[in-house]
Amino acid sequence: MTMKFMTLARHIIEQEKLHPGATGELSKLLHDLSLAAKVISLEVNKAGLADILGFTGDNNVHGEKVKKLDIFAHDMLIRAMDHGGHLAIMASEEEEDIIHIPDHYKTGKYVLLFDPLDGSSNIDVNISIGTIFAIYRRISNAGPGTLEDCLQPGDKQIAAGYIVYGSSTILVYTAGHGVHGFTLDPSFGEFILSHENIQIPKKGKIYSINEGNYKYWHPGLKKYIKYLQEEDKETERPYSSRYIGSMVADIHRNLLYGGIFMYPADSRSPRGKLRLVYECNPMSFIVEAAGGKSSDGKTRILDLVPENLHQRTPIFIGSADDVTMVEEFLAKEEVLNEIQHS
Ligand code: AFP
Repeated sequence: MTMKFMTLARHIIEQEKLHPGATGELSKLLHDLSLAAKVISLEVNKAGLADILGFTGDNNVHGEKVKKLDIFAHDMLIRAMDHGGHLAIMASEEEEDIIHIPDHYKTGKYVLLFDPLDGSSNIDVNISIGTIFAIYRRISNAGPGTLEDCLQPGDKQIAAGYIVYGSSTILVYTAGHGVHGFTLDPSFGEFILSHENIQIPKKGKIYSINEGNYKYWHPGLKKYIKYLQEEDKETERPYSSRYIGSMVADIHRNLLYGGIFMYPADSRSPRGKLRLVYECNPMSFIVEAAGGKSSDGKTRILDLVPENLHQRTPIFIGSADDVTMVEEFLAKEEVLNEIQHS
């Protein structure tokens, strides 16, 4: 069967019809986000040309300050989103505090949290990077939004998505009715539906973790990884190890093929590395909407109540059976530990 030929703009409108009382504000918000994504994608694709075209040092050929790509993406998202009248408040991984809507623009009922360019240490080596976003309904009354609007548990998201800038640029989003992916056609500048209703396999054959940190892991995690490396035809082991070091790209692959991505706590980083509100919540919302699971090892990520904007959390995310299994390995080791110390 040939796939529907449909733009993201059209798809957003179709999805809106599934919510009878919808005002169209969320659709416009998603549309504005896709515009920012196109501009960031263009800039990311030019990244390697910066030196050749003379954009060296701190200034470009026009004598303007050259922005690092992650700052460019941060600024572009704010420029695209601050004037639409849909947002009460924003927060970005690149900024310490909440970002208010300028006084001269209307505020709206939504809250936008984003990581403008995740995996940015990979830019110079031409490896996939991504933008991640989460959308909530404000909980404060009218007027400027508040920090509390931004510190809602992930379960309260009403939409989330990511854009992966890879061999092509793909935008994946969910607004509560399935997870859908759109590939950017660079010739006419439209995101075209390419992955309708993505479902993550219940069990995968890929694990993604930075194994350089092995020495610092929890003993239960060490045992789990060893288990995945053993041979057993029935459970399709050994698994393949795939780790890009770019969360969006690693999770995008596992979403399509099945598998588990892990960024655990360890003895050096007791809270893990990845940020709850900018990275883990939106990616967990998407993976759950695709039938997967996401946990900090014990608790569902989407149930965690953020205490501050830049809080970190361990994360185990992907195919449901794989996430359940790592939780079991971690719990078993905790019990053994308690017995030994009692
Ligand atoms: P950078 O933005 O500094 O490249 O970090 C990327 C990231 O936040 C996430 O995208 C990766 O999964 C993770 O960090 C990689 O971290 P390690 O380099 O410690 O494996």
